[in-house]
Amino acid sequence: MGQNLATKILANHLVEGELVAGQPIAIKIDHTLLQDATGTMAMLEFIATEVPRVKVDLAAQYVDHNLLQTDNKNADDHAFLASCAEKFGIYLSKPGNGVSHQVQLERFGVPGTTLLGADSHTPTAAGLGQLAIGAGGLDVALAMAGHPFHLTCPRIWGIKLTGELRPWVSGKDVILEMLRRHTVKGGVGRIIEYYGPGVATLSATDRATIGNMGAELGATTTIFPSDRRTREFLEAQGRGDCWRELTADPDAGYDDYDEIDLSQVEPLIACPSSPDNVVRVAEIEGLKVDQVIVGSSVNSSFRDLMTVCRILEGRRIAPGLSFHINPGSRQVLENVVDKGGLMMLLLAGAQVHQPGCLGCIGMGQAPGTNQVSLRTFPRNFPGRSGTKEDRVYLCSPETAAAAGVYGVVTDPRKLGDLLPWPAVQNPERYLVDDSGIAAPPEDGSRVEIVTGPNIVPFPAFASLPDQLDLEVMIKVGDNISTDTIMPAGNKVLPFRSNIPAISKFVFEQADPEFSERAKAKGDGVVVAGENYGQGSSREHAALAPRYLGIRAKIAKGFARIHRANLINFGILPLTFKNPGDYDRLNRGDRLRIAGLRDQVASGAVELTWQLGSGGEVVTLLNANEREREELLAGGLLNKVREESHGR
Ligand code: MIC
Repeated sequence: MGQNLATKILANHLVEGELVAGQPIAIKIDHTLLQDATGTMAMLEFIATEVPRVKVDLAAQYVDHNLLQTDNKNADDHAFLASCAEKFGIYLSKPGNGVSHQVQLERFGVPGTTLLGADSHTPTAAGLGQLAIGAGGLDVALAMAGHPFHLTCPRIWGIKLTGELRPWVSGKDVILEMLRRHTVKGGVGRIIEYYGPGVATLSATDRATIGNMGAELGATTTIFPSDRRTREFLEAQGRGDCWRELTADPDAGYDDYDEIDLSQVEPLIACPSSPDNVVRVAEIEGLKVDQVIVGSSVNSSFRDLMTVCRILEGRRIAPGLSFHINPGSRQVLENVVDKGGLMMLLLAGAQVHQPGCLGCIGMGQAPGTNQVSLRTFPRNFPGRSGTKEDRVYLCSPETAAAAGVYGVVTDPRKLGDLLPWPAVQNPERYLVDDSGIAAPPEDGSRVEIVTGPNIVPFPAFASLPDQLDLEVMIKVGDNISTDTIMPAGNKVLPFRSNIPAISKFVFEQADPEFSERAKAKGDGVVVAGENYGQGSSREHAALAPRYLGIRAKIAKGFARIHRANLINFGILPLTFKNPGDYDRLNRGDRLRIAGLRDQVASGAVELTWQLGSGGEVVTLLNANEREREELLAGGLLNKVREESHGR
């Protein structure tokens, strides 16, 4: 049996372990990506490695999340990042130049290489056949310092695409179909590889949309072949020389299979408040819409925006509805302007914003109370928009534009009554303007790092004690996202480089007293259901609870990146041996264990806790040797320091 594409790329980059699903492996990383919200902490971590210049082929730092400057904080962080980029040999994409994923696709992605990014939507680069994985900032900092990336070898999930999308249906509907079928847990432990005759019908940017939201399935990453469509995109970017053909062998096999006939995919929409709460748009037609936002992290490419422009051309946005455009990059905006699209948007009454993440991460654009907001964003976890009990729906640019025209949720195929399907294609040659990207100097050794008052030193963490006596500080349910654990938004994001300050917001929406209680009591444990920590890569969702004294999390299951982040910061990620024990634990219960260090060091999987109220709870520590060493050291940074001092 031949090899699939994911296995080929993994094999080319394998530095440790064997490519057997479920086994620990390490791969060489070629490119890294940092954005400003995760990047300040990651950069502090890179500095702690004392490596003078990045060791990857290409490192990029984007400023796209914290664009709102209401005081010194975000501006301080940006000055810090700019000076670090210069010093350490990193390309800097300046504020206003665009969202990391779109710019990476346009200017840096190379088929067949590996990319590690401190953002869960890094797999957008799947659109170019790049194996792109989202990770915590510390993992990316270590990759920048030349270390391989450790992960559990995923299963490769082959999705055969046949047929062709019908008019008014696009890439977003394909990934929503995947979420409808497989839920937010469906991709956990898997790389999704699309293959088959339908692939060639999808443009690089449609593929990027599908790759981006593979994160919502919990997948390790997504990959598409590098073919004629990839070459078209790279040539249009003036980067045709880095194209090479990459496909699975014709007789390749996969660990798991599914098939989508693209011609059967219908316009779909994810209802509040989970990306897998998907229904056909037709099922909720007529629902009054108050706000529409197109763009940001996903569906912010030229094709997506120009499609909206064409639909709105010569029309007015429905009364009582605000319609926003967040371009993915300055390049996208310039190309839309060049084709006359901006005028179409302005005359229709749309609000056009600077390129960036903006409302996608709660940096503005929060909807009003009870308002219905349709967004082309990747996630709609509760409260992520900034508004409590928000009503956020996720849909394609076509469905978003239809709501803009009719003022209510409308199957975009109905637009066919008003205009012919615009069938917008990406340009054959994009206008390319790299003035928003600063290349690093050959020698940055004399550059001074600019550290403003918002950059607070990284907290020191003790190693794992031999005994723990923990109080259950909070008990939460299934599919709790990192947005619930460590919220984002314009109030909180500026504290990403200040752990004591950001820790005050941990579980803020679920339990406003959590932070104070946990800090006052110290030594706590969080009890959770399935897929705990899904969503973003933000390591602050581990780092800040650790700062508050959380030493263990006991869940029915963990999302990949969050689990890795917990280990990176010395928090035990434990699962229940008997999932029914979840029901026995309640807030305020005490859990005790002794002889912990020996058990962790000797590879014991079962850790038995004495319940304060009597009885036992058996938990499982499914961790490999390297992970156990990190836990014993109190986190990965401590372990790296121990190793370098031992040398
Ligand atoms: C997100 O979409 O949730 C974010 C904001 O891009 C995060 C990164 C972060 O929290 O800074 C992600 O997806 O990893």
